[in-house]
Amino acid sequence: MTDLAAVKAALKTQAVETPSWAYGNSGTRFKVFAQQGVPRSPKEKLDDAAQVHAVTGVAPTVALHIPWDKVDGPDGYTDLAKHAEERGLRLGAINSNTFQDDDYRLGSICHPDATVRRKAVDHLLECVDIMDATGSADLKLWFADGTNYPGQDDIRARQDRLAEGLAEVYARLGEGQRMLLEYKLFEPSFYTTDVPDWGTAYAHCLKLGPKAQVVVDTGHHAPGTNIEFIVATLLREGKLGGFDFNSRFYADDDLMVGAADPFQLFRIMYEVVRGGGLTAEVAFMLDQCHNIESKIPAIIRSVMNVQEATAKALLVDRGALAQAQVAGDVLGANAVLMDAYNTDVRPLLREVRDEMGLDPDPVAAYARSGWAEKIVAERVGGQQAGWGA
Ligand code: LRH
Ligand code: MN
Ligand code: MN
Repeated sequence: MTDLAAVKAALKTQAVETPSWAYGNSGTRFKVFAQQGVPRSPKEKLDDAAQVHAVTGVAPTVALHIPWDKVDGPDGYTDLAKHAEERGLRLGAINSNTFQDDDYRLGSICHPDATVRRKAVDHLLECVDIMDATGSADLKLWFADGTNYPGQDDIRARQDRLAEGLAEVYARLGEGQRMLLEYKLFEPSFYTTDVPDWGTAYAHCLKLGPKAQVVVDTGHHAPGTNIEFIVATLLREGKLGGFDFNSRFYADDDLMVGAADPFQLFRIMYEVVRGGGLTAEVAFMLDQCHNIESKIPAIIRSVMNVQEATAKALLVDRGALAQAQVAGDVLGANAVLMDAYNTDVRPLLREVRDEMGLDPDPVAAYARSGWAEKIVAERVGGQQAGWGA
């Protein structure tokens, strides 16, 4: 038997972080489709994020990407944090960006030239300064570093450079700050990637210490990878820092989470629940781009998709499952899991929202709010998310 009150309580406290870059224009290598009314500044991205939080009640933090969200002046970031606070938001993970400068052609923190490595590490240190100003707890690191051709660089030496750079940044972290290391199978490099998998990320985090944890971006695996196994393992080791949620059909598609494979998202969320990860320590972040669909409604839908998968995971009858597992009842155990997955949790979530004083239908609430029309009328010349031009 599942305790419905406990399920509801968990759903009310789960927080999904939305990424600033999902509010801006984005595209593929081929084309950026500009949409009307998109934010022209980091503050306007926060204004949009506040709308998502207003209708869902569970999206109180916003991740920044530096320099995409760079603000000027000595008080620029404290001012941005204040802007967030005034809208009922907080600033979340600070995402570093060591992939857009010409200097990074051969890598950043793993680059063969020490001058470039210095520049990359300095950027990461600057990101920690920003965390101090914004009150952000997490530094999220993703490196585009790697090689395209066998022999191009020394694979092992690149790992040494990576370890050295990470150690310097780790030493700079303050009390209550974490370093979240994100891995990615391939792209933009195609022969080697310096942090290609959870094992490499885990090995570095383990050596660095307790403030270093791994981020699982759901779009960064080979087809067929059992992501829930990785989640279970990292949680068991106390090294799951968080998620970058999105969906993929082929590679790093960055589509809405839960759109391509809701069953996989359920399996992942079940391991999170099973492993005690539904707590503040695991950050549930979105990392998506909405190239052809309306951005704010897509982000609202994504938050709801995470909630639905979480609700289903919470509904798994753990007692019945354990009994079936111990008894070797293969079909029975599978049926317990599938029963939860096949439950229509939308009525439950409507109840949860109602109890939170929200409209049970966030998409309709947003449509009614008039925000979409207001930003189209008021904003001219929206900002690009940062890439794909
Ligand atoms: C890399 C990545 C990483 C970046 C973001 C924009 O593919 O997932 O998290 O910071 O995309
Ligand atoms: Mn990511
Ligand atoms: Mn990605």
